Amino acid sequence: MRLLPLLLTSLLFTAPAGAQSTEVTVYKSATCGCCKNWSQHMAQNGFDVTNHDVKDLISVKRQHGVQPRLSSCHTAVVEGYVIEGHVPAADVKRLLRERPDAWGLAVAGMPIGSPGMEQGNVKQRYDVLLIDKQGNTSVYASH
Ligand SMILES: [Cu+2]
Repeated sequence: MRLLPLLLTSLLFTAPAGAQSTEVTVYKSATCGCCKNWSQHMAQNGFDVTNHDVKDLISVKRQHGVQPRLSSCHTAVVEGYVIEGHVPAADVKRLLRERPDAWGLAVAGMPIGSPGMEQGNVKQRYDVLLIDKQGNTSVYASH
């Protein structure tokens, strides 16, 4: 009986009206460490992250229209956009602010120094690509 008030209190504090955080669904393999790190990066930046560990990532990528040349270790979906790979949370937030008519964002491969791929002070340069619905890419941000 002491649990109920506690539960109600925690519900009130975790879901205040009008301040819901944006949901991100992440598809990754259970053993992928940098995928988990990226999920944590998103959560630390205020996203409500749901992780799905899948065995067949190739079909998940196919289902979501990820071009093989742009593919990375994990695929995420946020408000209808696909986010492929180690895209910084700030770029995802900008996407959600600007709401372009697009398929989503991708960071191909796994550049060292991108969110979830930190290795000390080592930083590779990389581009975040905006992909339109026809599959054309343009540079959205350079890091
Ligand atoms: Cu990775």
